[in-house]
Amino acid sequence: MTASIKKFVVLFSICIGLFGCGNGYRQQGKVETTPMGHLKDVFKHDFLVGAAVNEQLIAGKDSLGLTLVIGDYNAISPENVMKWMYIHPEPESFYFGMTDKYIDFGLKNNLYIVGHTLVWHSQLPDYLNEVKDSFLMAQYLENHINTLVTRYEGKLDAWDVVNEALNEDGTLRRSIFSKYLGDNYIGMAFALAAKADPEVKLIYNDYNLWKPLKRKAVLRLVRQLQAKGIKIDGIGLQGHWSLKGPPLEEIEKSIVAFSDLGLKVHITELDITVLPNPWDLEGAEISQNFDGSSIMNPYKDRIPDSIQNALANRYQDVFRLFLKHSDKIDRVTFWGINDQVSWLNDWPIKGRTNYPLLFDRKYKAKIAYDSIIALKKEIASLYLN
Ligand code: 9MR
Repeated sequence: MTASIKKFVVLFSICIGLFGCGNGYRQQGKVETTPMGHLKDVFKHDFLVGAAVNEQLIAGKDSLGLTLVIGDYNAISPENVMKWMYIHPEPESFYFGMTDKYIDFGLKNNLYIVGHTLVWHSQLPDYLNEVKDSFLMAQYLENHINTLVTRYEGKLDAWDVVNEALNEDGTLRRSIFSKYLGDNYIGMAFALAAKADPEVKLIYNDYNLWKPLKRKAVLRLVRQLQAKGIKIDGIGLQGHWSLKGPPLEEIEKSIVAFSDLGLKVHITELDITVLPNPWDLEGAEISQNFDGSSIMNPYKDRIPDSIQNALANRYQDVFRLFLKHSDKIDRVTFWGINDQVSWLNDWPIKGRTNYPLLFDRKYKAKIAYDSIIALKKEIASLYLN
């Protein structure tokens, strides 16, 4: 970070602490204008800036959240409502209600709309887990993909077609899909989606893709699809990161490598945990859960300024990298709209108080928000001078 930006972060935090100044969204039901600009405007020549929205927001029960999304973001992802167990709970019945609302919200506000996710080993309905033969599994997969992709054809901009299909060592994760359809279920899913909507962007989405073995595995997977003439447009590089890692150089290698294959990079699911992680967990394997303790939940009442600053600095560092590669990156999406609703309050330990996003529990922009805007402005001014 340049000295002037560092100085800005420090000054800004002092300013917030002393006077409660800065831009922001406050609790009283009124959204204040932000003198520094909104994310979607500031980065409009670089990439889309998105947020995952939860059911509460989609249902219209979070008016501050709605205003915040419309003000700052130009892309949305559904945090949970489109997952198989919710949208397709029985073999012959779909529940489209919440997804239709989600899409109407996106269309009405001219947002880039992502579908998340067609095929994932997690959050499956019981009937899928009970399948015992390949024929039935193929039928279910085909019906699921055809129905959803066709229904939302021309409305969705991108689909996370397959989610988290790789193990940490780069091998293919064993799942109900690979068990009955073989490793080619990924190719099947992409081919079905492309057939149902030839225009929508098709993405493979996963965490820890900065790791060399996972990076290599994605490259192998993409080359296999490309060799078979199966369409894949982008890689969703999930950003479930921490104050200390992963190393920016490794993230950069993945961005460059995916782009070299002709794919667009989508930074998806960005959030930065500030809480202790003694097991050195990385990524987002939701089956990993641990018991809590006060040592593991150190900022229950408030986040110290030092950590707030560290978060701002880390966000600035990752955004500097994104800006350097903005020609390769289509979208940067945060996983949630404010700290209160982040899944990281409950993973890998339930009931902690985490602070991973740009907006605090009162919908107020944090200095992390200001720091990335300041970064962009500083870089832009370098070009002007
Ligand atoms: O944020 C989501 C959380 O509310 C759900 O409980 C969880 C389990 O389905 O999924 C979370 O979102 C995950 C995303 O869909 C895929 N990548 C990892 C995300 C965090 O677990």
